[in-house]
Amino acid sequence: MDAPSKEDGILDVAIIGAGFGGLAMAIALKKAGRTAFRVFEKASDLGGTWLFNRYPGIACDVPSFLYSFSFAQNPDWSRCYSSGDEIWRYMKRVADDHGLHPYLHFNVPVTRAQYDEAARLWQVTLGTGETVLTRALVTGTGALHVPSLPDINGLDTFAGAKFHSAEWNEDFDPAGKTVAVIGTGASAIQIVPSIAGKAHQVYLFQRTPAWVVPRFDRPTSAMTKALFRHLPLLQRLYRTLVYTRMELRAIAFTVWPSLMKQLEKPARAYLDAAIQDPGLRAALTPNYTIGCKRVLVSDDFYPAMNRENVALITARIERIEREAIVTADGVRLPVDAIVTATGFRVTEWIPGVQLIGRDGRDLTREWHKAGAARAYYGITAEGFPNLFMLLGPNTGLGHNSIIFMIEAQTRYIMRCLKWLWAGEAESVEVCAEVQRTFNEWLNARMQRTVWLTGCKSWYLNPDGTNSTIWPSFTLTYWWRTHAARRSDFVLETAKTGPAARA
Ligand code: N01
Repeated sequence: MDAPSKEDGILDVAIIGAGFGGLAMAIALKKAGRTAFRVFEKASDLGGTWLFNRYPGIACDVPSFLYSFSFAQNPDWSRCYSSGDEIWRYMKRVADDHGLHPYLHFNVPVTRAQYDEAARLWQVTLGTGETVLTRALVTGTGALHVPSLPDINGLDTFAGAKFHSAEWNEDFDPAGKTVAVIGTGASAIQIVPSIAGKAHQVYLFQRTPAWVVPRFDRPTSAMTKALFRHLPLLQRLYRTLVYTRMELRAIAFTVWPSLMKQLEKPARAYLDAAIQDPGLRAALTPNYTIGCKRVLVSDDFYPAMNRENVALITARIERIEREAIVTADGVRLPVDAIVTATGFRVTEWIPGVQLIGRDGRDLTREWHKAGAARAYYGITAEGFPNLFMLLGPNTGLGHNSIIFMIEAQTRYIMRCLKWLWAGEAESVEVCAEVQRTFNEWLNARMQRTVWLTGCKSWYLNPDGTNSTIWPSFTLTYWWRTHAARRSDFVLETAKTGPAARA
């Protein structure tokens, strides 16, 4: 391969994935003057979730002036909530600006990585058949990209167009067609308004109504763009204000979920004002605490539901036939296309990559066996030296920008890597006891949060525990990870060897 690497052919760092996480890590390495790293991406381009998700109407539900790198502010966001395509183009620009292209390897999936304890190296197996050696391995594989397909009788026999929201068929034209959308999550509520104006008829199949709050989206004025371009500090101040406003919600999400009732009031008022039909309004009214599932933000979902050609179907889908969906109440609805907006297999963790650590331990197999993924600040895991994760277990958010978490993690990983580069250690592994104590704290903290107030969501493991969300303020995460404590880790050198492990 023609990317930079050390003379001995061993990389300092191999990164899996070229989404926001992988790019942040690559940029941090470059800024530190390291060049012996590569980013392996299974897709044909960078972007991660923003490359895969291309459905009509896609946008981020966190304001763009916050959902962007702190070190790569963009004064030119066209809207408060920019489209998926604009976010993807931003990522491309950031990669260009930081000269990342020689380090990015597309169409190169990583299938397996095994830690060689004697050599203190990771052997990384690529889908191309090659093997590369690296001192440290960073996973930036993200959580939202393996489609979760509904187990509905007959779905495979449907003869019309059929695809998951994250695998949108770009050739599909909804004009004049009857389209079924299954699911009422963040993806579905963006798709329905975007196709309703063209389609002949849209059926939205709802299993659980979602809490929806208005987005108040608007274009960024030319004046704002000019001000931000010429006064970057002003943009930083605005970003801080947006961050603070979102962060304050953690008080209700993670400390006093009873306060969520106060957040329900404006959402209820919005629903009441937007939907006049009492039957439809009742059907769209959630029956769980707001925030337990992801709060949806939209200005056009409710207006779309008021359209003559959009119907909400709450009856369970009994089966799917060649040309129709049949519900449990016996109604047969002929449809031309089915969009499964049914979410992602989030708890698969680092899908498609087998990670074998010390003593032949398989990371994701252990997590599945335990019924929950456990790590240390979602970044490192006991038994897996020199392995670092971005957006690992319990670092997802329901109230703020995930990019804040990625940047905190990148900083933390860089501190650990510096121990390797300074010759203080050849391997870095979190102490088992430290990880156990951390997870006890995490579990106790989680009990107080809105995510355990009784709803069923993709945040939860089958046993109802939560391995996906950070149960506190992002500021707390930042504070706890702003410095990696050496005492939390076993640092081994050639002299100390495995025998010196605590
Ligand atoms: O997926 P979801 P998503 N029969 O899992 C339903 C991010 N994201 O792709 O609630 C019928 O939220 C399921 O019903 P229920 C964001 O983090 C962000 O929409 O389980 N229905 C639910 O309604 C988000 O949280 C953005 O009862 C079935 C829906 O499908 C995450 O991605 C945009 C079913 C799945 O909702 C996932 O969002 C898009 C079945 N068998 C995504 N199985 C923005 O930034 C599932 N459902 C705006």
